[in-house]
Amino acid sequence: MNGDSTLARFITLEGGEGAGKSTQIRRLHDRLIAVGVTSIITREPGGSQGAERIRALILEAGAKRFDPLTETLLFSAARNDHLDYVIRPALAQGHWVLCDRFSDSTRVYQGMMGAVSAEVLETLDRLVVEKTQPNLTLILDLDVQEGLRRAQMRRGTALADGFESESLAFHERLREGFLALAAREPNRIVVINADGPEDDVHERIWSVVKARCLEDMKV
Ligand code: Z5A
Repeated sequence: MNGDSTLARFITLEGGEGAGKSTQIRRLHDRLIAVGVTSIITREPGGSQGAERIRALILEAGAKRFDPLTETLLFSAARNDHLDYVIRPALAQGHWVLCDRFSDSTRVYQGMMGAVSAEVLETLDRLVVEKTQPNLTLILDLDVQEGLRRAQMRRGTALADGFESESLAFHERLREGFLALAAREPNRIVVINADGPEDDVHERIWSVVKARCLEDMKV
């Protein structure tokens, strides 16, 4: 199946902190391999050499966040590099791309939460993402306190970055923001209940990917 760029799919995972995106992306990757689909796992911010350098700048532990417009420009610059050097080449070779966060995070964190205008976001999206829009976006939806608890457990004693240090109210509004995006674009975005054991969440994701992306491929 791989090698045919028309069959390659671009899937993004989104959601709040500690919702299980990185865990579930690995599970999905393994499941796809088991049915003969080669995929790559990547992430934002980051994913390419240049974008990882920008990531280090944005997510410096203990540092205060940049203002929303500066963040938007930094995330967009990182995305441009990531698309050019990793995402588009992989799709052109027929590989599926599984990306941990993408432009919906900019819409929610910098747009809805940071008040960067829709006009600025749309202009940058046209310039940077162009036609390389995700075929499917899965929003992992989880109770905010549970997500923060998981993230805290994983971080241990390491210093939090500026996003992790935001208030509970911020994370609640973030969750609402992702759900509002999903309601606006039901053809592309599916909300996944991220509560419960990893295996259960994986099966929910797999049933959506199968129905939306694999049905025509007779897997
Ligand atoms: N950001 C932005 O503002 N604008 C943008 O355009 C983009 C990003 C692209 C990147 O943070 C930050 O950048 C992000 C938004 C902003 N800020 N925040 N917050 P990041 O990449 O460092 O982190 P993250 O994207 O928020 O993900 P995360 O916190 O690393 O969580 P996760 O990937 O969703 O979860 P996980 O690592 O898979 O799981 C967390 C822990 O829970 C881990 O120990 C797991 O073993 C455990 N886990 C996973 N699933 C379960 C279940 N089902 N039960 C119990 N425990 C579980």
